[in-house]
Amino acid sequence: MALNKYLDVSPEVAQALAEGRPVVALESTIISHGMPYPQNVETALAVERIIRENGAVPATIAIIGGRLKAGCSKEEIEHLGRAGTSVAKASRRDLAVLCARGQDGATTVTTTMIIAHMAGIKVFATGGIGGVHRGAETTMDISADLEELAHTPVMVVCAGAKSILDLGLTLEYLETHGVPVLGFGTSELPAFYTRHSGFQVDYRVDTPEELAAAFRASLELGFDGGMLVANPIPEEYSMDPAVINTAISEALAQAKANGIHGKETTPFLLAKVKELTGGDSLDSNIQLVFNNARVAAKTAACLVK
Ligand code: PSU
Ligand code: MN
Repeated sequence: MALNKYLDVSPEVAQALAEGRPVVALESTIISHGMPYPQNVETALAVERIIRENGAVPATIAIIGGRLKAGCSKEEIEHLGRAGTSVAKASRRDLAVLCARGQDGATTVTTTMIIAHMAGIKVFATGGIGGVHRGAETTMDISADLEELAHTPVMVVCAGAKSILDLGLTLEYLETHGVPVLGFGTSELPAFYTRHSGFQVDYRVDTPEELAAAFRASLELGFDGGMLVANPIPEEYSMDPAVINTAISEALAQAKANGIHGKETTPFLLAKVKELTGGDSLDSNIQLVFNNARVAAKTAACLVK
């Protein structure tokens, strides 16, 4: 564990790690950019409670005043939630400048993995990851999340990826870069709001013990990459595919018409989808994050045994 001069591990997280107890990392872009206030703060705190109820210590990760925080306080979570999109969405390319300037940043999957790894945290729960965008064959818009999964040894538990992305190309990219995709209780890649995408994952895994065993083997092999766990949204919270796909098509058309590009693309699409589905998608989004937190906490507990 290479402790870094820019890193602050909270006392609770540091103690849990020192005692070999399970810890689960959580991202902060989902708080600032992914949901409206105050639901974002309520959800972030509820996710922390669920991690605890399932036997692990939560470490919400963010950049506060140029410090890399592994374990945010309630006040820091409230600050990020209120600030919303005025906080920088921080990917790998932003970290050094934010640290040098002493600024705040909301961590994406990429930077949450980086900071979790610095702190010695192996399991991370979120909602959805970035991926290869539709039309990437001309825009070259591929999320840095995929590159990070290829190079940073953290297990990421998500609910698959939204079909704002090209899911087929996302799986191809992960295959090329050696990232295993494990379906939790399914052999199909879930599509975030829905349980089905029509694409197969690499392996179906049915228990947290098996997830932990697979990741332990990856670490023991000396692999420096991560692993992606795709955990489908519970049936009772999943959305009507027709409703969500219509909203996604409309959001993509609006992004194109408005010339949206770069780091704005994903937040724009997510916000439009939410607007077009009138809040139903927010409920689903919250529930799938809770579901991922449970699986991640149980897996982290198996991993320290
Ligand atoms: N996809 C979602 N919800 C999210 C994100 C993606 O369904 O909140 C956020 C995550 O923080 C993810 C980031 O790491 O967007 C990816 O952004 P980009 O596509 O610009 O790499
Ligand atoms: Mn992008």
